[in-house]
Amino acid sequence: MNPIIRGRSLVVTGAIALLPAFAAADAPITFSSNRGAGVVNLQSDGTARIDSTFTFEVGAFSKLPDGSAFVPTPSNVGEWGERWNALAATGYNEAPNNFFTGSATLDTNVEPFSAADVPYIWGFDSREGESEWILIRRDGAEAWSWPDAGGGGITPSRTFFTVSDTLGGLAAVVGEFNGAGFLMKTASVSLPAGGVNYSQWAAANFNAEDLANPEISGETADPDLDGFTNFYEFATGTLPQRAASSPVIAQALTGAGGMQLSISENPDALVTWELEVSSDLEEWDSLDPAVEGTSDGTTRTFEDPTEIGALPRRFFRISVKES
Ligand SMILES: [Ca+2]
Ligand SMILES: [Ca+2]
Repeated sequence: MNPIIRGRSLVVTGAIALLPAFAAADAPITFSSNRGAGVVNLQSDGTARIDSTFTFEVGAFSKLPDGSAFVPTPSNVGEWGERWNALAATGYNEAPNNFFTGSATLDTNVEPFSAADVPYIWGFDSREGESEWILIRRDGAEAWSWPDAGGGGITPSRTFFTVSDTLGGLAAVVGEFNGAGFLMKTASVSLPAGGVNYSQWAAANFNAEDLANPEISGETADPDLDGFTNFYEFATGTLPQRAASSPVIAQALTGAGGMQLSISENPDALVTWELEVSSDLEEWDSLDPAVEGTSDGTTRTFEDPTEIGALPRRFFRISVKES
């Protein structure tokens, strides 16, 4: 029998949102769009107008675990909500004036609100399912950046985040502006229905005091000392504060003689799974095609297509990360 390492590999790519701490002085910020009877803001179908179901927020995205900036793109919209830190929100004023305007107070320059971090304006009608979104930043010499929360070094361009038809340097990550016949136009965004990310799961499994302590509620913490981090308990649907509740991992042979591994699964967790293999426990590879396993709702099962005995040694691990 080949030696088997049952999977306990964990790849965590999530970030823990930083909550603002409070400082003494505040910097006033406004965020707004052009207004007026002639201003038209449209939804993605090019006909329906942005209406009062929309919210516009000014905020910033948390950095990636390696400290680099998270760059929102149309292909990673599923990560925006988890990483977004709204400083302030405002509603949308419908016809005849068609605009939004809000104000914000910056109490701290803790990331992602440091002067080097990029402010965005995010307009949306919903953050779930089929939605209409526009995400705006400003580049160039007058690029938006956060002011000094202590009140010094503020320049007007940094405290007025304005979407207008006369300002250059505006960039829409999703959506458009200053097109033919409209100032802003949202884009259609489709997100997976339902699902729970780590932060949402943690909020449901820890009290407020524990949530404020990453050594208890953080992704890599193991407060019940069952050998499985909170992230693994999230992915597998076990209880993070009960040592008796831990993932069940099993192995068997498939009909074709390959190895089959199964592990308990939280079907609501927004994660991706993958079986990885190695011949030396040092170099780990994906299979080609990748084996993401199949789910029956409570257990995820992975099958290695290679027959036992075809290789001198073959080790397995199961990788899970936030999707
Ligand atoms: Ca644990
Ligand atoms: Ca546990």
